Amino acid sequence: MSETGYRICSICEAACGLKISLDGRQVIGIEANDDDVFSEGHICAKGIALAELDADPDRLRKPLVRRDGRLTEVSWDEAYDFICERLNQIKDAHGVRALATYVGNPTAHNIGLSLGLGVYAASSGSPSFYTAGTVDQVPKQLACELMFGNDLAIPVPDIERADYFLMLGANPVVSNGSLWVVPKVRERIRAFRARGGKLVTVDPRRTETARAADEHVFIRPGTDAWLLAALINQLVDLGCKLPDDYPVQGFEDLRSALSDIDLTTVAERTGISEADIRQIATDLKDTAHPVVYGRVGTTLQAFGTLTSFLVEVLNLMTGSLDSEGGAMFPEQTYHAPSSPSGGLKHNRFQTRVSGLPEVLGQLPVAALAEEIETPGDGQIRALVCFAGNPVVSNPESDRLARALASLDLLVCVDIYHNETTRLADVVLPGTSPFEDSHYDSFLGAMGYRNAARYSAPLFDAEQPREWDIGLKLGFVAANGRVPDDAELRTFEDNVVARTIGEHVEDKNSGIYGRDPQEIMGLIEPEAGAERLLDLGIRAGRWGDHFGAREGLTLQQLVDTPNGIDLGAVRSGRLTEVVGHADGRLDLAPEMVLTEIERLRTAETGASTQLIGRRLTRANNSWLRNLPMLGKGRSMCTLFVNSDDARQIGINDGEDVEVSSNVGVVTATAEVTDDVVRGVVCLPHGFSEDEIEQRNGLSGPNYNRLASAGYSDGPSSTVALNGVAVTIRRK
Ligand SMILES: Nc1nc2c(c(=O)[nH]1)N[C@H]1C(S)=C(S)[C@@H](COP(=O)(O)OP(=O)(O)OC[C@H]3O[C@@H](n4cnc5c(=O)[nH]c(N)nc54)[C@H](O)[C@@H]3O)O[C@H]1N2
Ligand SMILES: Nc1nc2c(c(=O)[nH]1)N[C@H]1C(S)=C(S)[C@@H](COP(=O)(O)OP(=O)(O)OC[C@H]3O[C@@H](n4cnc5c(=O)[nH]c(N)nc54)[C@H](O)[C@@H]3O)O[C@H]1N2
Ligand code: SF4
Ligand SMILES: [Mo]
Repeated sequence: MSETGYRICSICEAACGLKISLDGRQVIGIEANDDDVFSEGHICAKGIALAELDADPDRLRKPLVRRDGRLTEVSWDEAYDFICERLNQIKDAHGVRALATYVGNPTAHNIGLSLGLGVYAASSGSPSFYTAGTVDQVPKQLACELMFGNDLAIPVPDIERADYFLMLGANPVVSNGSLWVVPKVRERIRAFRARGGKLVTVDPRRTETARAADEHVFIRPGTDAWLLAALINQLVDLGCKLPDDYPVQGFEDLRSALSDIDLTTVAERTGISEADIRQIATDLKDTAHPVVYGRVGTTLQAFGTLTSFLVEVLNLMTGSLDSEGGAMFPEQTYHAPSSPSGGLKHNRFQTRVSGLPEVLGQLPVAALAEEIETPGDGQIRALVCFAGNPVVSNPESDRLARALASLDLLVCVDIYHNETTRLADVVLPGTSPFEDSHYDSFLGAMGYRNAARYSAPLFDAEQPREWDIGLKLGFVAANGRVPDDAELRTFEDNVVARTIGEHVEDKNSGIYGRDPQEIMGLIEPEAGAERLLDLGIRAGRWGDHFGAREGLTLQQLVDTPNGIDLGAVRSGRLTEVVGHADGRLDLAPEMVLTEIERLRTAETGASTQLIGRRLTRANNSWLRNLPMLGKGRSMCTLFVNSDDARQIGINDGEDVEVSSNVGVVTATAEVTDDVVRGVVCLPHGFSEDEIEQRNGLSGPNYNRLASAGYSDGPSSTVALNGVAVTIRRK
């Protein structure tokens, strides 16, 4: 007899509701859950392939410790003893700064792991905290921090009600949306256009999304800020004024900083004709509900923060920010307490070697290799990597791999072997996603609609849940010894009590000022990350505030596996989300004005620039082992523009050498007119290394070519797009 289980897919940000047929511990099949209130029956091949992932014999199930040079299966106790001993030695010899954490992308799709690693990182007491965010979205969050005083107030396009959509550096038809949780995006684009909406994509490549759009505009990598500056100037010339009802300051300063950027220069820099730029400006002015949105192509580039900032300036100028059909602020169901604002979350501390500024509580991964390599006080000697693969996802792979291999302790918490676990001293296996719960705490604030959905575990875990891994590592870091079960539960109680304490002191929490003891007694789950989840949901915007009113509880969501719809995104939220002390939006922060100066003096792009591409059947560096996703031709090819190919003498299917100032790879050329002249395009997430995945696809590692020093100014986020390269026949 088969049973049915329901889950949110844990792979990408679309967060599709899955309907899963089970026979005991076996997953028989996965299909879209048509009744899911949020994803309404969307699924892709990767979601279906989770059945193979769950059953994959190569998925890690036992802890591993390096013995005589080889990773060897050990018991959990042995693994923790090993970690504890090494951590203590390192801490004694070098201090807490030597203990670093790296947080990978899948933690955003795994609530237990993300909360658990938070406990570890806080317990370690070290500022050496790194995440994949500085090879991803941090410039956009920093732009929001600068403009709104709130790095989590991220405007999301209201495609359901917009009538003009300017999309820069995003390919949601393949990525399924990012910082914009929007399952069924292809259908939504179709419906938007059927309603008369116009979609214009701006990208150095004619992408799958460009093909679904009304118009595509080719742009040279890294030049979006020029285009946006020109559009702002055009709108001013067209008589567009900043709408009166926004509480802003600094618009005149910003405007004058941009005012001498002329259309002819912008056309030369970007490769976009003056007529096309004028047309975009006119469309932005003349449509009732225009929206501008930028993603990875606007953040993983040399002017990520400035570009992201100017995107929202355009939304402001057209009156679209925070209004229906524009760029809106969805509402999070889960409340995470925050301490009273201590000002801008930037440059409160710096990296040791190059003095790079802290950004949003983390240090930029651009500094990771040198912080490990460079001797002296505070040199990193241990790294715990949670669900990440920095060797493939971060710049200068070869150098970073050497640095990681030189550590006194590298611990990876992962569900597969990857290029980073190869170098580890200890590998702790996470569970199958179906063996743990999930709730979208981070992405919940970025939905195309407001909703709440909880995924309960489908199976008992064969090994500890990842919340427990984080918790136990946290105890070890805090106390210098491995806890027994009773001590671990007390430690967990203390974590929950501390979080309640933060809530009752946080004016934005629904339980501000309440009695912490009372709340502790009212939390329903008895153990695990679910306790914090119940707390966050019930203290949140739609929560029952622990009996103070009617509202959401975790139990309600457990009882409603199709989710609870909370309605369309509301307009008029600006005063709620703005965190600046004076309540106003800052349109001329010093950092932005400095970046405008840097833009002016930036060199024009190199003759050949490398950009990335995401593949429908992969997710960053993982899922490579699943047969369902590996079928078909090699996907990791280098797109070369056909005129360029003719000039260099490269034929389709031929191997070429791609080199940069830091590395060289060999890739198979795919000659195409889909990339603009002077641009070559290669997927990331592959490598030439042998990893223990029997079907594991290999390919050139893009990030052997990317340089850590080529980055966004304010956030040091690495410009993984627009990398200067040379290509030649092999
Ligand atoms: N050149 C180039 N580089 C890029 C990008 C690019 O566009 N171009 N994109 C960047 C972006 S946007 C990102 S987000 C980063 C991603 O960078 P990372 O997060 O460092 O790398 P991933 O490839 O996502 O690796 C995730 C690892 O987590 C493991 N994993 C998956 N699920 C779980 C789980 O539930 N528990 C545990 N413990 N482990 C799990 C997988 O097996 C995999 O090994 O890469 C960045 N790198
Ligand atoms: N199938 C699949 N889905 C995924 C992932 C995956 O690996 N595979 N990864 C997930 C992750 S971690 C993320 S962060 C999201 C990312 O989601 P998206 O940002 O939507 O996806 P990308 O394909 O990286 O789109 C970036 C686009 O920017 C373009 N680009 C590069 N440089 C520039 C530039 O200088 N200017 C402009 N205007 N464009 C530029 C690229 O050609 C590319 O089309 O996708 C998520 N979803
Ligand atoms: S689109 Fe993303 S969330 Fe939906 S099934 Fe595919 S991988 Fe999973
Ligand atoms: Mo990402």
